[in-house]
Amino acid sequence: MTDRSQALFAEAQKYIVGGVNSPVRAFKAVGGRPLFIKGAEGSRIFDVDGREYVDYVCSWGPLILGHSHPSIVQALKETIEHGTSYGAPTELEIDLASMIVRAVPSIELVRLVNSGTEAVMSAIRLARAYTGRSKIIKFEGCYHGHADSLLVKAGSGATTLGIPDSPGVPHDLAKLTLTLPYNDLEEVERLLEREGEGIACVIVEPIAGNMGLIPPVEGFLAGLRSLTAKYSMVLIFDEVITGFRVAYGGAQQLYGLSPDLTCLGKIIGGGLPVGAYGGKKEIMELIAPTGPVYQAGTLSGNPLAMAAGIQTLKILAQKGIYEELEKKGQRLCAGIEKNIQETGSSLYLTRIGSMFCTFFQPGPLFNYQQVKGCDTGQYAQYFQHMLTQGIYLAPSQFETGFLSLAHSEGDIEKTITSNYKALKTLK
Ligand code: HOZ
Repeated sequence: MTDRSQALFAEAQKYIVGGVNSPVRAFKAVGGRPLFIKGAEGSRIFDVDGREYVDYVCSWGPLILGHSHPSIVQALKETIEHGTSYGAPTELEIDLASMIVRAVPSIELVRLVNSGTEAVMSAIRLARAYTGRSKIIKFEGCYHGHADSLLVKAGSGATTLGIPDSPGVPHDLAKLTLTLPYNDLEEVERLLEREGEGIACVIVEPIAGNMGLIPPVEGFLAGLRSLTAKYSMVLIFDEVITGFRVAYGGAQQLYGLSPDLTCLGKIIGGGLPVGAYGGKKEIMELIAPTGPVYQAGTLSGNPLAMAAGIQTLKILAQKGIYEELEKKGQRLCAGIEKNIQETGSSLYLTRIGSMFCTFFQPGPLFNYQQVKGCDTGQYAQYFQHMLTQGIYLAPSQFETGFLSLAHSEGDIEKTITSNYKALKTLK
């Protein structure tokens, strides 16, 4: 449908495996060919064929200010004048780290890395070292990046492509990852009664954003907090998506909880590659060079990512920002809800602030087992209808939509109208 994108995709496949550098981008779950993007501004992305789309992927979450925000562009220009990386400490790292520590009270010390995967992988190693235990608990359908221990019943692209347990992960390692249904505290309790003493940590997305968007049921996260404390285990919140997204202090601020370790990424890099993990001083001090747990990185604390992250957090710290995001989310989802009723569609909608998801299955949905039953064929058709109308959604049912501060009233109205037409056609 878009000639240049199609040609580029064919060309890309000659050199890049599958033509993409991250699997979901290949559009396998929704059909057609991926769009090749030429540029972006505010809420819009532009493809190589001159088409324009309202973007709800927002680079999978980091672009909460929208694309090419003038302050970010300016900060990057000023920083790059002085070099791109030194492999030595900079003042910018202190600035970003101190902003994180001030924003998230459970983080007393932080380590900056290059991606969410790296943050989670390192946090798991740290939790194992701290407790002297090997097993970990994760929840089905949660996705914590692609480190071996976490590619077990994983959401996101792993589920999209039907490979939640990736080949290549040694069985002996995978069996140390115990999986339980999301939102089921009783199951956690039962497992801990049996083998709580051998488990290093529980890792959870406090708002699941990689099996579509599934909010935690009341008491689930608080229950995890008290159970992990009871069994002297480390509680890790993976806030790579939710950090600085659902509130300045992340989901832990929203729900009033204090995990032992937190993983961050996406927004704190303002659209550049970044990750971070942090938490209790007593645990974090085990990391080298203070302690013996090794973790390092050539480009960690990279000045460009720091500059973009600092500028993003400065803007997010301004008064009224999260209220504005909430209003945009409310408006969008109220419009879609109305369309659902008027068209008699069986769509189920979830939303928390500026994160939202449309499931092709009647709700309510609480866990991966249920989400897996979604009509992904219908989602694919819906995706294509929306794309044709200039709305760019995640090319998978098992991802979350993101609004940014740049999405205007007009963008939202256009999306609601397109959604109505798509639902009407799908009926
Ligand atoms: N796994 C990412 C979304 N949850 C997708 C990353 C990408 O394709 O850029």
